Amino acid sequence: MSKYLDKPGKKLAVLLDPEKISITELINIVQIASTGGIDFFLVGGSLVSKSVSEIVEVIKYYTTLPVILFPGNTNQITPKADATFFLSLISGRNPEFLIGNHVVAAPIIKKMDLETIPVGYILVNCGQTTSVEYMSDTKPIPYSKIDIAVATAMAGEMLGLKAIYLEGGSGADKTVSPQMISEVRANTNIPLIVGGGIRNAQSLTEVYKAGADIAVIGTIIEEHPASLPQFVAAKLQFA
Ligand code: 1GP
Repeated sequence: MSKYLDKPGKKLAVLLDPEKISITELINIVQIASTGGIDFFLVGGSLVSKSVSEIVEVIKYYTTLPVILFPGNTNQITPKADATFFLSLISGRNPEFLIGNHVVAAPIIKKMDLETIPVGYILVNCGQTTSVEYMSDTKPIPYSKIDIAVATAMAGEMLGLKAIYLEGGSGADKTVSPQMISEVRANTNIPLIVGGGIRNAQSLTEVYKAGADIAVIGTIIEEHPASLPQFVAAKLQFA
């Protein structure tokens, strides 16, 4: 259980990839997001050369919203955050992303006294090769293979993971299909996070209607920070 994912109602998270935005852009997004409607920030990326610790410090200076790490690797873990996703890439078959990195990270996280949120990360092919697919050397689940996504999510829940993240990949052409989202929702009882390819309020609404508890938006906010209130309004329709 995590207070960040388990609170009732639809939740909206903004992904901040330190590599894709400048500090000025980051502060602007954080300030807009802090005017209301966002539940937490996710911070991380496939390749991050900046200090995640310093980035989290900057975010925390400008907002009281929770900051949860979404680490592409163990170097991105910092005690400055409120919690970290402890990700198992269960759509893949690469042992490093199923247990190897976890063994390296566990003693580090323990010393930091940082809350971990065990998340079953399911990568779905939404039209293009994503950074996660390439960097993790894993295959995503085919877009139309709903049965495989459902079975994978069920296995994640049975393994004790505390949330499922259905991921189309940052900058995906389209979101994971509403059918896949609703089938996964119907067959599991843990919070369902959906991200990748949400580019407008309509697609956010579809994702929520299909059954997502938490939606993640990244690229669209990096490109058009001023569009954030439209997404907040779409979320509030479900309040
Ligand atoms: C990526 O799900 C997130 O991990 C966000 O994706 O950048 O496409 O919004 P976008």
